[in-house]
Formats: sequence, structure tokens, C-alpha cells
Amino acid sequence: MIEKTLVLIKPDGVQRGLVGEITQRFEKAGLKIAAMKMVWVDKKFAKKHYAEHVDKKFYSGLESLITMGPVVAMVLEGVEAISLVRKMAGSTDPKSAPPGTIRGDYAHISYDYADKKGIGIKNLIHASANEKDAEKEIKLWFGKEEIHSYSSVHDVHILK
Ligand code: IDP
Ligand code: MG
Repeated sequence: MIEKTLVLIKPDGVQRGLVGEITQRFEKAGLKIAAMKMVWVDKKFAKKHYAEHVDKKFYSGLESLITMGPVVAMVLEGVEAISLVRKMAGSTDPKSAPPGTIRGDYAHISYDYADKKGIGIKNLIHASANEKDAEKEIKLWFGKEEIHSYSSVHDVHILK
């Protein structure tokens, strides 16, 4: 029930100065930050993270997007955190993401626009899609020693 999930604030989110805003949403929801760091990934690493997309036609735009600057990577922990964080992120194309979601509130571009321009959809964050991906992605981004186990004020309300 208590899950860990990987979140990346992508380079567009970092460059737009949205690290605080986005992180605060997760903290306010009561999710625990179990790990956090800033990383500028290269193309080789991007291919590992986005292995499922490497052969797709939008991959070159996606690779340019994820390598254009540093990302803030974090592991968030909480009750059914994987699906919760996906819900808070909103759908992949910000145009369809409802207000109240991160992608819906802070971005607006559509699949159509990105495809016509040949660019990756700038949608601010990545969030693991399911349990299998979360496990794989957390291992890819963080060493065991970087993931912390500690008590937070939310534990009182969540664990009891
Ligand atoms: P997700 O990030 O919501 O899980 P995925 O389908 O896994 O969405 O795609 C990974 C990332 O690739 C998206 O967040 C977006 O930045 C980009 N992307 C996905 N589909 C397209 C597309 O059709 N055109 C351009 N970029 C895309
Ligand atoms: Mg995905």
C-alpha cells in the first residue's frame, strides 16, 4: 500500500522556476520526499530512462527535451503514491490535462502542436506509470544509500 515512485521535474520545469511550486504540491498532499537530487543527463542515460520510447517517431524531440538542462529527480513515498502522483501530474498532453493538475495548471501545449513542430511535449514532469516502472526507474536514478527512511509529521496521520 505504501509505495515509492520516481518523479522528475524536467528541464522545462527547472528552467521555468517551477521546482518549488511543483515540489510543494507533493509535500502538501502529504507525500514524503525519500530522495532528491539535480542531474543533467546525457543521451545514453536518456535512452535508458525512456527505453520504451526509443523507437518512436517523437523520440528525438523527447531526447532533446530531457537533455536540454538539468532535471530535479526525486523519490516520493506515500499511500498508493504511484497512481496518486500520476493523477496530480495530469495527462501527457497539457491541453487535455484538467485544471488542478500540474500539467494542466502550468502548461498548455497539445500533441498536435508538438508533432507539427517536431518537438517533445514540454509537460514539466515525469512520473512512474506503474509498480514495475517505479522499481526500475528508482534503481536507475538512485543508489540505495541516497534513499532515506525517516519519520515525517504525516506519519502520525497516515500510519495510525
Ligand atoms: P508520460 O510522461 O505521461 O508517461 P509517455 O507516453 O510515457 O508520457 O511519454 C513520455 C514523454 O514523451 C511525455 O511526457 C512527453 O514529454 C513526450 N511525448 C509523448 N508522446 C509524445 C508525442 O506524441 N509527441 C511529442 N512528445 C511526446
Ligand atoms: Mg511514461
